[in-house]
Amino acid sequence: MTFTLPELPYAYDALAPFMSAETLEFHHDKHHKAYVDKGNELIAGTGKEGASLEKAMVWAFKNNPGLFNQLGQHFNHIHFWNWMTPSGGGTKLPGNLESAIKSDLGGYDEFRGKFVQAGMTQFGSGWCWLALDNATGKLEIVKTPNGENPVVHGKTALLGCDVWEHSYYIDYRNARQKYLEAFVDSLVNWDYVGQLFEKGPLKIAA
Ligand code: MN3
Repeated sequence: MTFTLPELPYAYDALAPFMSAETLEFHHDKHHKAYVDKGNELIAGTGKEGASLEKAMVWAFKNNPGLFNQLGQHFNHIHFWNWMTPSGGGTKLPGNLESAIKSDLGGYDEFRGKFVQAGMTQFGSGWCWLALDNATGKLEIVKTPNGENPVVHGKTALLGCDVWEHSYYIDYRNARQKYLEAFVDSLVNWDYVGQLFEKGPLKIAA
C-alpha cells in the first residue's frame, strides 16, 4: 500500500461543539479513508507508486484527473485535521505570520473577512485557502474547486477549510457561513499554520 490514513491528532469529540464527533467519524473514517483507498487503487500501474504524495499529486493534476481527485483530497485532509485544534481559532497568531498577514492582506480582520468570503463564494464543493505564492513570497486568499489546492498552482497551502457539504452538513446544515466563522474563530491551529509559514515555499520531494 502506498498511502495510509493518518490518525486524527485529537479525540473525535475534541472539537465539539464546533465540529461534532459524528462529523469527524464520517469525514475522517469514511470520506478520507475512501480517498486513500481509491488513490492506492488508481495509482497502481502509473509508475508513480513510489513517489511522494506531493510529487504524485502534481503529476496527476496534469496527467490523470481521476487519480488527482483522490491524491489532492488525501493531501488536503492530512493537513485539514492538523489545521484544527481544541480551543483554537481567534487572533493569537505567531508573530511573523501576523506581520505578513498585516503587510500582505491588511491585517487579521481583512484576512478573516476574505477567507470566509472565499469559502462562501466557492460554488459547490471545494476549499478556501490562505496560501503563500512561491514566486512573489506574498500571502493571498484563494479558493479551489473539488480536490484542487494551491500546491498545483505553484503556491504553498498554509491554511485550508473544506467547504464540501460533508464537512459541515451534520453540524450546520446549509449554514456554510456559520461553519466558516466557527472554523476561523474557534478551530484554527495557528501554531501549525505558523510552522508551515516558517518553512516557506513547499519543497516537493521526489
Ligand atoms: Mn472533506
